[in-house]
Amino acid sequence: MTQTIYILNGPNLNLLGRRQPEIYGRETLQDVEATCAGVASGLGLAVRLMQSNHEGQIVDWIHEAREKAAAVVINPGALTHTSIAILDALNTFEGPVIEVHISNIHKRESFRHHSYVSLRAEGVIAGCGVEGYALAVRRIASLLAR
Ligand code: CA2
Repeated sequence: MTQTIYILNGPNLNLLGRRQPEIYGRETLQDVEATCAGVASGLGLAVRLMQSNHEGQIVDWIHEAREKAAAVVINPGALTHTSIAILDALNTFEGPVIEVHISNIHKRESFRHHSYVSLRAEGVIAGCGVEGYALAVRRIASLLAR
């Protein structure tokens, strides 16, 4: 059966492509999903992209991933810098996890420099724009093939 990658997105990322294009670019999450689905299908994988503005919903999707996904790509948005609940949930997931940030969080305010999720992630991609999601899918494919 085809392995599925859950691509989880946190608060405000529903506005991608619609606000602050100078930071986050002009592509929407729908565009990201289409690009990642194409990349994944070329690698024999499938993706499911989800976005929520609610921390508990993201925790629930990570729990669901334990049963239904081989890997997780996650951009937790601002919850990156605050959420021990998301870190704890990811610590219950056994497959590879890649953290993605569209902007270079290290070039921004100091409160964005720390990530709880990085304590769990196999890799972190930041500052590559929305291309970071497709890069993460490629990296997941390499990790799953090991
Ligand atoms: O660079 C990233 O991907 C971030 O995870 C984005 C978060 C920010 O809090 C993190 O520090 C870094 C913010 C997401 C806001 O998304 C928007 C997208 C388009 C327009 C407005 C907000």
